[in-house]
Amino acid sequence: MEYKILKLAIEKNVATVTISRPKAMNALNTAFFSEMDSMLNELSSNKNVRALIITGEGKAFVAGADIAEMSDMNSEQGTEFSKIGQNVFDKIEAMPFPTIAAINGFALGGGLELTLACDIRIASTKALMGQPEVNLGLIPGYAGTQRLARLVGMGDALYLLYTADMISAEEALRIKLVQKVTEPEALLETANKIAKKISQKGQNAIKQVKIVTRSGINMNFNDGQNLEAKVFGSLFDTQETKEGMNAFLEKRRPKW
Ligand code: CO8
Repeated sequence: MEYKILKLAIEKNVATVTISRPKAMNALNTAFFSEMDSMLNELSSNKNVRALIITGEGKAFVAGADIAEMSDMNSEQGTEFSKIGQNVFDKIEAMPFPTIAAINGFALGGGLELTLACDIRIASTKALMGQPEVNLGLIPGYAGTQRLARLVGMGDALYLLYTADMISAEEALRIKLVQKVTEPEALLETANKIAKKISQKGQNAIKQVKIVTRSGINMNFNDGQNLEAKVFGSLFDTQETKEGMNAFLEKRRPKW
């Protein structure tokens, strides 16, 4: 596929996808979802990729779904547009390696929902985040009502959803919406450092951590523990695990 909105760079096992439609604050339209879907398919089958960073070009990470495109939709089209976005964001969440949102500026509405589908969020001090849908007479349509409350808890989620406030990176850190805050010029370097650190661990272990943690949160505690025990046991049949433990005992770095 020819990409017009997304830019891809792959360096040392880390893929960086930059959303680039700065004239519209990188707002999410049908073309974006089609490109992102194709990009995710490409990256998930690329054996060299061990982590994905998603960021935005210009003043915004993403300032929401494209309001111009949505403005004359009927209810059927609205539901379909919501489903398209939900499916693509589910795909981001299910990528077979860790994903990091590097939030360079405005992450509003669908833009914040995109970051919620990623595993980790790093924000620049210039970032402003919020769910302003109620200002437009809308609600989030890309699982924001579901993922936000699971991430930050019901009180802070409903506060953001009701007030439509744009919060700073510091405030986002306080409510644990983001995991780190950096100066703007250090944002991508910080995201890359985290991605590289992850890419040097046992890659099957990283993949399984993601599957067990992400599936477990939707299970009851006992089912989650049972899944953990099953996956934990299965690792003992892998070369990666044998090498990891042997390397520790032999006081050397694992070779994987
Ligand atoms: N959609 C379309 N265009 C946008 C969007 C957007 N979400 N955000 C900004 N733009 C455009 C502006 O229209 C403007 O275009 P032009 O230059 O042609 O007039 C350009 O980007 C620059 O924007 P501003 O001049 O407004 O720049 P400012 O720096 O003054 O303000 C803001 C930046 C604060 C980001 C402001 O643009 C803003 O408030 N944007 C809208 C934010 C918003 O409400 N986002 C939520 C959208 S709704 C949503 O995301 C729901 C998701 C679920 C959908 C479910 C499917 C049905």
